[in-house]
Amino acid sequence: MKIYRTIAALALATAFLLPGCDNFTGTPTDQVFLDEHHAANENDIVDILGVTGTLSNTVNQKITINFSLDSAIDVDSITEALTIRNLSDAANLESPYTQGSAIPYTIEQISGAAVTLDIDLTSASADLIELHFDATQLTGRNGTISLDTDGDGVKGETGDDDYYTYLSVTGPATTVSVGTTRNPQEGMALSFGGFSASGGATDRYTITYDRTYESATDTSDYKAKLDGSLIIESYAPATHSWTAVTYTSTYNTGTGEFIASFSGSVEGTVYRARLVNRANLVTNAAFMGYVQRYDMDNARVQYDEIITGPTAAAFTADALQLSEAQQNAAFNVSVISGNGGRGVAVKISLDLSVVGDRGMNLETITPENLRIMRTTSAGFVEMPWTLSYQRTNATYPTVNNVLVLTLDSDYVLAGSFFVLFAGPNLRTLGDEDGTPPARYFGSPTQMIGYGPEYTGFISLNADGATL
Ligand SMILES: [Ca+2]
Ligand SMILES: [Ca+2]
Repeated sequence: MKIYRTIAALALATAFLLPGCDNFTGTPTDQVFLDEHHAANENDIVDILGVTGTLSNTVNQKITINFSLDSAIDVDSITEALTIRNLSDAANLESPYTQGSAIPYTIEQISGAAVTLDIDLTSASADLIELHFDATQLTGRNGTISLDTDGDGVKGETGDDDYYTYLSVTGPATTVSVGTTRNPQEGMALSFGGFSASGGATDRYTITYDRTYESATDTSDYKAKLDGSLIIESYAPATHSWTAVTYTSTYNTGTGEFIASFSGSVEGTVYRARLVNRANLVTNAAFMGYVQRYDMDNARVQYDEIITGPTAAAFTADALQLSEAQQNAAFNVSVISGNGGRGVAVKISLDLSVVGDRGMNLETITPENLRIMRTTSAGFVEMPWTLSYQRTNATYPTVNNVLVLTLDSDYVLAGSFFVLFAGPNLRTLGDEDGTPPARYFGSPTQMIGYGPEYTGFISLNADGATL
């Protein structure tokens, strides 16, 4: 049985000399300021927690819309956004219920984040009604925030962020029984089976289109779409690089299983799988009222996604790469700010004595090799930085290395988190006995996850640090 791991011998090829470093000059931290503030509420949304009501087909029926306490809903926008409709059977079980006449309502009461509606349901024609909130109309905080029902970080998207819910009505003689609810957020369900070794001349990577629910009738062919999105790559430890592997594929329209097959790997080869062109991964027909997409994000689909990375255990044989524990031990990260909270910077105290090294190669501390990423609902957002202060100690170069990286965007201490990523070109000077090789930071097993250019990075112990 083959194991996807690296070969220690190949790592020796990474041994090489690096030049010495020069001392930087910089601005002391008490002079670090930023002039503008990043909006603290950029991630806030209008959030509907649910809609409740025990209804019968008579007058003065009550429905309560429960918003998030933080939404501060614009009550006037509710009547612009909300349509309540009668329903009737669809043509078949897979189609959304047929929409009937609109049911009038009035806003009766507002109590905190709960808004109560009064409905005359004497016209209710069946035992199920539909409530549809138009994401382009419903707003909060005087029009500044809106729904992000699909959770992609982009607010108020037509269709994507619409909110549907359904309530029962007792009394009507007609029962709605044929059809499905509408759901624009129901995604194309792809599951990734990962790599498997066949034990012969070929290895495989498997993706399954899971149609067990709303897409059960979809027996169309997705081979071309998956061929256009799946990339399999093998890792070259000597160059920290990935190369695409040629594969052939089959798609089973009965089971939804896509199998990519490629030449059997040499023992120790490391593979990963990526998805590109994610916007093309959509169902061939509409289900639950909408064409289903693998990725609900309209704005960031240009980014690739690493869907299966190599295992961490695969890389322990590379002697030149510092272990994750060593890297975390060498980096002590904290957040500082200037006067009045204006100006945010990341302070890094480096102590290479814990790994028995002469010190950092300071020339390798660059924005390309050391990245600060803010985590938001939209994913990672890179925060460019500049080196504003540095202190080194000539006598004890392995310790007392202090760097201050200021953020050149407009950030305030707003409670969001950031992660520090170190890449494989971030280097030490080498062993204490003066004999190189230098060691490197980062790991192919730790990848930011949205592009090949970011491979080989490791998140350091800034995890959970707050900006
Ligand atoms: Ca959205
Ligand atoms: Ca979207």
